Amino acid sequence: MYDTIVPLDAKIKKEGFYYKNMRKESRLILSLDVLDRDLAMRIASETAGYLAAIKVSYPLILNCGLEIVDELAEFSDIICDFKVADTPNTNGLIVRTISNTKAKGVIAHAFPGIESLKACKDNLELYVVVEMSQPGAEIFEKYSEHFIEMAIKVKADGIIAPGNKIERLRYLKSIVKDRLSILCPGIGAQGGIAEEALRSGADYIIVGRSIYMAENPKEKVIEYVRQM
Ligand code: BMP
Repeated sequence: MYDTIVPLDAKIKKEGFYYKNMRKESRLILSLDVLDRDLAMRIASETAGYLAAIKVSYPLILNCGLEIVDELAEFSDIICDFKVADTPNTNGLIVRTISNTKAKGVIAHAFPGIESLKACKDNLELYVVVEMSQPGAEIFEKYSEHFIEMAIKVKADGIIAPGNKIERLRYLKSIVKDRLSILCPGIGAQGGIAEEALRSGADYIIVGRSIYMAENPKEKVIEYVRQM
């Protein structure tokens, strides 16, 4: 049924290598929050050709070790969602450790302050959380404009904003304009709708459970790509 959709990098794979830059053609980032290495590798290998990137976080890394970043990087660009949020010195140590892997990007919080955020600048793409998707995270709304300014000041590559809070997303887009990419979680399991988020300012959507818990994650990914 889905055979007419050709993986975005099929042509490049044929030529014998993976294209490692986040591909603008795909707006889908898989949040691979599984706990098992074999499952992670299987889902990544089946879906990577349709993805802009794979986001990994504590659930996977604490279970499988940081080495899995390099293994997954064979399939896709990898963004390390460690929500780095500490002192400048500790942030620097964390980000330097990540930059020794084949990861492409890192996610950090802005609330520890501009010096902490500056310390996250390395040779990785930097994405800054400005508002969060879960109910109860409204406190971020008081500070998100400030967080955006900080992200711009440190020359971050993008922000993380909620794809399931459409009014907030539109508002944040109106401030960011085209100065930063907007990556949106909150899609699928948290109620957000991919097309709606993309129409409201998202450059990329981040999807976890509704893909990795699907009976057939590859078909689910293709379904998302079709919708977009
Ligand atoms: P899911 O689609 O299963 O809800 O996963 C969303 C992913 O995005 C999770 O890794 C979560 O930690 C992350 N995330 C989020 O859901 N909301 C935010 O505001 C920021 C996030 O990083």
